[in-house]
Formats: sequence, C-alpha cells, structure tokens
Amino acid sequence: MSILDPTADSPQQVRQRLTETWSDPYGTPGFFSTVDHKRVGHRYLVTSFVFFLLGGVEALLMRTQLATPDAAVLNPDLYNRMLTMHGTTMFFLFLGTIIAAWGNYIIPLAIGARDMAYPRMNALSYWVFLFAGIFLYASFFVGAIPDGGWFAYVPLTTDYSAGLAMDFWALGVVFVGISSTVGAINFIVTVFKMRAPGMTMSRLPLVVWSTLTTSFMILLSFPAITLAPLLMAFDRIVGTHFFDAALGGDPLLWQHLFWFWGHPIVYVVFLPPIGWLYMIIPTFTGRPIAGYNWAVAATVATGFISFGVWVHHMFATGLPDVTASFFSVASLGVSFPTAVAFFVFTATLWTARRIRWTAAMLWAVGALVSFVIGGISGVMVAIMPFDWQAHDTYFVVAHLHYVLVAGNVLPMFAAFHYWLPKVTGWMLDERLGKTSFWVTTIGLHVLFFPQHWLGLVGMPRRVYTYPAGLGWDVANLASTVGGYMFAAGVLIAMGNFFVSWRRRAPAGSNPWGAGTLEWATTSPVAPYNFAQIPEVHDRYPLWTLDGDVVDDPVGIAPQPGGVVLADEHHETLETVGLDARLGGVLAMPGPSYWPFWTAAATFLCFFGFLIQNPITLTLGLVAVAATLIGWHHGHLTGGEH
Ligand code: HEM
Ligand SMILES: [Cu+2]
Repeated sequence: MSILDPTADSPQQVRQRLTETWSDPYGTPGFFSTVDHKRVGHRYLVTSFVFFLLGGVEALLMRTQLATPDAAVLNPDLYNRMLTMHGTTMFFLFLGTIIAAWGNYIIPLAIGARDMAYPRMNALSYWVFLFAGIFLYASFFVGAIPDGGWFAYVPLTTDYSAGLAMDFWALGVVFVGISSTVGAINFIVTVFKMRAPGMTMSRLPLVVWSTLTTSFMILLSFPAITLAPLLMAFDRIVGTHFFDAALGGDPLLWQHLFWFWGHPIVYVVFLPPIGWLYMIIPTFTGRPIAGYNWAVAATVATGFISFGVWVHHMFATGLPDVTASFFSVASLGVSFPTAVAFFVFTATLWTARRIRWTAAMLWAVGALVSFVIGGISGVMVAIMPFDWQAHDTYFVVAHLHYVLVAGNVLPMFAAFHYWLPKVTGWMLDERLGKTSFWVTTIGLHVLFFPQHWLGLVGMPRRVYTYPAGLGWDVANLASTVGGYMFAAGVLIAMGNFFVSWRRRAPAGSNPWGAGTLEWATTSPVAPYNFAQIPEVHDRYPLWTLDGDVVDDPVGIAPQPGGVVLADEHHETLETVGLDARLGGVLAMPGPSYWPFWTAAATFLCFFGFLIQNPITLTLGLVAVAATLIGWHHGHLTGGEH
C-alpha cells in the first residue's frame, strides 16, 4: 500500500501511474476479463437497449395485427408467442437490467468510489444476464418460442403447452434471476462500504438511495420468481405435481409466487428511474432537491409497502373479502409515498432559480407528467369493484404501459441525454434530443390513452383479434399509429446518438453545472475514476452554498495532502459506519476471465436441464464448480488479493 504524496510526484506522474494500474489489458483479453464497473455498465446499457428494441419489434408486430379487425398479420399461435416474449423481454431483459446499467455506471462515481465492492461478481452478473438473454432467444432458432404468456399461468403452461417452449421460459427466467440477485448484493455492499469519506447516509445522492432500496427489494422478491419457475420446470420436466390440483397441488400457488415478485418488481423498475430524475431535475433548476428527507422516506416506504399488495393482481380469483380488502387498502396506501415524491418534484420546480429546458430536462418532466396518468389509473384498479370490471381488459394494458413506459422508458431517455456526455466524452445534439422527446411522448399518449377507453367498452386483453362492428376500430387504429410514432421517436433518439458521435462536441467534466460527484472527474471517466478520492462535506459537493459551480472539481487533479492511492494493485478506500468514517485501504481484484467462464458453465447447466440430458447437466455442474475453484484459488491459497 502506498498513499502517494502528490507534492513529491507531479499530478501527471500520479495520473499516469493510476492509468497503468487500472487499465485493462488491450483488445480481446481485456474485453473478456474486464471488471471495470464502467465497462460493465456500458455493456449493460447496450445489451438492455438491444433487448428493448427486440421487445419493441414484437410489440409493433402485435399492434400491427390489432390495427384493424380480423387482420391476419400474425396467426393466433404466433401472436401468443410475441405477447409472451414481448412481456418477458421487457421485464426480465430490459426493465430489470437498464437499472443495473445506470446503477453500475453511476453509483460508484456518485459515491466517490473507484469501483463496485465486488468487481468480479459485477462482471459475473453481466455475463449471466447476457447468457440468459441468449438462452431465452435461442428458442426462436429451434422453433420453440415461449407461448404461455409472460405471466405463465398454470395449468396453461404446465398441462397445455407442449414442446420446449415453456421450458425455455421457466429455465431462462431462473437463469436471469441469478444475475439480478448477484447485482443486488453488490450494490448493497458498495453503498455501505465504498462511499467516499464524509458521505454520510444523509448526504447520499438520491439515486443511490433508490438503488439501495431496490437492491433489497430484489433480494426479497427474486427468490419467489426463482422458486416458481423452478417448480414449473420440475412439473414439466421431472413430472412433479406442485401446481396440479388433481394430485394435491395448487394452481393459485403459482399466482401468489409470481405476483409476490411481480408486484414489487414494478417498483423495482421505477424507483431507480425516479432516482435519475432526482439527480437531473436539481441540476436544471439550479437548486438542491426540495425535501430531501421526504424523498428518502418516500423511497424506502415504497419499498416496504410494495410487498403488501401483490394480491391486487388476484382480486378476481375469489379470495375471502377480508383478505382482498386488506390488499386493496395497501394498494391505495402505496400511492402515498409516490404522491410525496411528486410533491418533492413539484416543490423543486416551483422554487427553481431558473429552469433550463434542455433535452434531458424535457424528458424528465415529460416522464413525471405522463406517469401521473398511470398513477391515477392504478388507484382506480386498486378499488375492487372497479377492478372486477376492468380486470383482463385493455384498461389494464393502458395502465401497465403508462407506469412502465413513463416510469422507466422516458426516464431512461432522460438519463441518456444527461449522463451520456459523461460516458462518451461528447455531447448529444440538443435539437434532435428535443425532437425525439416530442415524437416519442406524443406517440406514447396516442398509443396508450385510447386503450383506457377500449377497456371500459369491453375489449379484453390478450386477444389476437376482434370482429368489426363492436366500435373498437378507430381506437385500435389510433393506438397502432401511436405505436409507430413512438418507434419513430426512438429511432430519432438513436439517430441523434450516431450523428453526435460523428460530431464529437467535447463535453468537459461538468457540462450541465451539476452538483454531484460523478461530475467531479473527466469525461469520459479515466479507468481509476478519481485521481484523488474526494472528501465529502455536503449533499452537492460541486456546488457552493449559493449554488454556484465549483471550478476545480476534486477528483481530477491530485491536490497536496489528499489521499491518492497509486500502488500496483487496484486500491480504493473503505469507509465504515453510517457517517462514512475512514476505514482503511482496500486492494480490489483486477481483471479476470473467471466470471465469463462461470457464466458460460452455468449456461451449460441450464442447457442440459432444457434438453433433459443428464450428462450435459452433470458436465455443466462440474464446470461451474471448476470455474468457481479457479476463481477463488488465489483466495484459498492466500496467493492473491
Ligand atoms: C418499455 C416499454 C414496454 C413494456 C415494458 C411493455 C410491457 C408489456 C407487458 C408486460 C405486456 C403484457 C400485458 C398482459 O399482461 O397482457 C405487454 C403487452 C403488450 N404490449 Fe407492451 N410494453 C412496452 C412497450 C410497448 C409498446 C411500445 C407497444 C406498442 C407499440 C406495446 C404493445 C403491447 C401489446 C399490443 C401488448 C399485448 C396486449 C394484450 O394482448 O394483452 N408495448 N406489454
Ligand atoms: Cu401490482
């Protein structure tokens, strides 16, 4: 260990040494062995976005089929498969992972750390995600696309789905769950142990609070979505009867397990995006967030209450009234913290020094405004008699898309416009950014608003077509037009990325004049993040008390007397306690191929289970064990950090 004295070495020398220590090997070896949270975050971003596009293509196919009555774009069977893969892709391969993407990229920077607490586990969670995505989509190439709905209700998916289709689904979902769980553990430890000295819990950026909360939620809810599909796979492949009522099993058990994950997950997918907005909106209003403590309380309360509401997805299953009433009340209750969050945003905007309507800000405020519609329709369906009417109609499709798209997709674009300059080092075009915002957001409302009405006049969801003359034609056509408009907006945003890439207008370290630590280092970020580990004294370290931007951010040039760790290992500071006292110096693991191989071996296990081949399965298990031994060999013999 060495804490360099920057007065002896010039800042250039210090930086060079840090770069040598923290850089990955060049080329392919670096590609497969990197554990750098920024590169992992990068990959998460690209991969999740690709799945977003795939899910979008499936959605557009469905919408095209539904544009006119009695259409024949998709046959019923293919429609089922597209519906299943659209929902599955969006939930498991996009919504759940885009939050890991920004979490990976931003969290270590926002807390002033040099990496995640477990860099190799971080790489593992990405590789597992990638392999699980490939596993699920391999079903397309063997003609066994899952067809039982993304909610996979039994017995539809146990007794009435032949072939490998739902085996792909059940095993793929278990597989991708490993990635989320590993990632959640990593975020929790990172937030508790790696904060820069002085970053007390009450100075924690709000995006970190929301990621911390959702990480706990993932840990508590994912066991259900691991267990349920595993039991389904056993019922299907091994011949057990967990869900078979005739032999003492219980089909409702599936619904309970599925929604015990399925409800909290909707908060898991929108709390981090709300956290992004908590970062973006203060920057463009030029003032700290109003009501920080309220925002933290709302975030944590949402996490708690969301575990007490899953049965609202089962109001139509004939539950005892007392049970159902409890869940109805709890569902209404969860809207309180969300309302608090909205007051926080409103107060911040209301008391702004000066609102700067950048593209990022437009996307952020557009998301908030649109989300309100989903919130209101949510309160409506939380009331049982209303839900009995609206259940399984397009009203629910409208509701769920409002919350998911306004609660995650629009904030994702806000985050892109806000943080991409940090990731790439160049600015996105503002004009194109605003155009894409308007096209996408208007598209969103044209797409989903008419579906409320369709639901109220009785159009059921999960149908592949409808006859003419029911009065549903115009609204369906409008909805499809909106779908294409939404897609056009997404394409413009992508076009913006490539145009701006060619232009490469330099971003500088803090282009928006933001106040939080991720802007205290170069853009793009150097491999070591911060030359000097920052010391934190308030919530917005880069703002003076009057809200002006500090000129020479802390992490870029090592200052005399600061802590600069530049040994031959990846080193960073560990802090302890809620007040982030200096704990010691951590030597972090460097690049490694093992995470990749462990993920590949896990793929082999799932593949063996899928094709019901005991030899492949055994080989896979042995391979997992072998890669884990290889991974930890250094620890076991004490030879390596
Ligand atoms: C990130 C954005 C999106 C997410 C997370 C998402 C999610 C979902 C989910 C979970 C379902 C299953 C609903 C059910 O339980 O029946 C679904 C259905 C559907 N989605 Fe999306 N969706 C998204 C975007 C879109 C877009 C942009 C479109 C249209 C262009 C679309 C069109 C549809 C259609 C047509 C269905 C089938 C409804 C039914 O037959 O019940 N979705 N979506
Ligand atoms: Cu719910």
